[in-house]
Amino acid sequence: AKLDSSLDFDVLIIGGGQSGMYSLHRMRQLGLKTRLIEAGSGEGGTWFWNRYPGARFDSESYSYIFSFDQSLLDEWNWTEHFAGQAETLSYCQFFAKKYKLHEDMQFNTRVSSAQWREDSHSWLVTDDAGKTYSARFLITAMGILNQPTLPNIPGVNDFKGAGFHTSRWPADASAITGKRVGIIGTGATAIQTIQEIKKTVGSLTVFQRTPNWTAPLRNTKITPEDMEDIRRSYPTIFQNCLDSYSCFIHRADSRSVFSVSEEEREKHWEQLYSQAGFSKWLSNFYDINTDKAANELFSKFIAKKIRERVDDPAIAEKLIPKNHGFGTRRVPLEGGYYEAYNQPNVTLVDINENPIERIHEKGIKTKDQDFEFDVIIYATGFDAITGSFRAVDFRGVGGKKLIDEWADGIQTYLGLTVNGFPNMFMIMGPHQMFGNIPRSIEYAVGWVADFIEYAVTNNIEVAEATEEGKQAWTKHVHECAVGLLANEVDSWMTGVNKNVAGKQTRSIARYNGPAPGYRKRCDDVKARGYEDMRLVRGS
Ligand code: NA7
Repeated sequence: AKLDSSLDFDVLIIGGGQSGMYSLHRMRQLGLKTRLIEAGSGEGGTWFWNRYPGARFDSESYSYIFSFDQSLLDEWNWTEHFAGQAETLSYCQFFAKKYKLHEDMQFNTRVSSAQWREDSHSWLVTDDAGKTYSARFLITAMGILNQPTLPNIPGVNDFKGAGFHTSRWPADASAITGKRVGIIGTGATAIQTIQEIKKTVGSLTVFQRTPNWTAPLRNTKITPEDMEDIRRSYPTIFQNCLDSYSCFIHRADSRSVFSVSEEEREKHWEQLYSQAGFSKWLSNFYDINTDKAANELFSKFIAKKIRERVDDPAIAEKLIPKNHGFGTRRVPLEGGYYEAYNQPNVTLVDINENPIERIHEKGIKTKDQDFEFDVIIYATGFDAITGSFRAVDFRGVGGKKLIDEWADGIQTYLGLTVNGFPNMFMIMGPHQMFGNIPRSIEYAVGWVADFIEYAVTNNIEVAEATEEGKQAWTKHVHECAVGLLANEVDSWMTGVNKNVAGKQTRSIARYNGPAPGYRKRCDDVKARGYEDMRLVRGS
């Protein structure tokens, strides 16, 4: 790819996943000189990095694709209702190729700092090789789960076998075949990994701290005929996503658990359990997310399913969460996860009963046992949401460090920008609507692109949130969070990661209100000519 040598850009984008690629496409449509910088050797973001066996969508493939261009919808075919990582990465590559994005994408480059320069009203961006770039606008498109965290267990670097985080899976696919494998973690990633690698490992030992409520994914193939039906349904699919609370295709149920008889309730739950995808979570009685008693009833229903599927009752009990209810953490979807524990070569270690003391050269020593492994897999999650902003040294007006600004609580304006950090826009930043992420990305990029077009057209040199705007938005985000059971539980969604300093207690890291409401607020700001922001015109 031919790149301009001056390194002076209208727009600089950090990150080459969905957010970054669509941002680049929109900036180029505006005729702006844009550079996208990506740490990986290729595009795809989440789907570039997360290559662990079993990695796949939990939301329907056809709710993932961008909706802005009919020809994209006409040309791209999905082969599974819940596409695997390889297919999704191919989609990302297809997208980059179709819109000729490589011309302005720079791979194998990690941004280390970004500093606002008041004198020139521009951002000075530095990469890990010390090269500097200048840009009028900065778009962060770094993803919400891109900083893997290893467990804070003594000796984590001492293991002499193959030890790796799930998002850094080795290219050699035979790495685990026939091997003695230990895996730490039982989140969404671990569950996808375990149910896949159970087929090829020699033995598998799962170290579980907190079991999660999961439900069947029920993935199936999409035939070419199905794909034609899906293509015809795209307008309805996207409309359903737009109308829903968190951008998924599943329709919400406005009934209370307690408004129907026990018999009717069970029937409804059996039906949901037999359906594919997140319907058990998102099409359930509304109050399972807000009312403890309602939630307990559904949790009991799922516990019964777990007991039916796991042969050893003692293991089944260990796999049933005791301290949080169904759907109060991100619900992993599975296909054969519980059955893994019926295999003689799979062992579950409850590390609350039998804590890990240390990792050593040969494996893992717990209080009661010493395990030897060839491979240790860390499915231990990420420094989510704010981690991306910790990894890059963002400095705003007066050299203020962004991550420090958030030390006592995240504050943003619309989840899209922060005062004191002019001309910087965050795609999937904290306080933004996440839900079915691609749908949220498409909206956020659209809003930012419309703003940048407005700024360029109206000779606006500096644009930033106001202090009042930031405070009002942050207050609103906190108000939306009240009453949701999910906010009373530790998880990456509530900003907790026990392996990261400063993330020991809960925070409000995401927008918890309905997506249509989120978009309405952002649309209103645009309709008012962005007068809620501080805009400085050039001379
Ligand atoms: P998660 O959901 O954050 O899960 C991480 C798992 O690792 C979870 O079970 C943790 O237990 C466990 N963990 C983390 N640190 C430790 C230590 N020190 N000791 C033992 N166990 C530990 O990450 P995922 O990658 O599974 O999923 C992230 C998102 O990616 C997911 O929601 C999807 O949207 C895609 P804990 O629960 O903290 O007790």
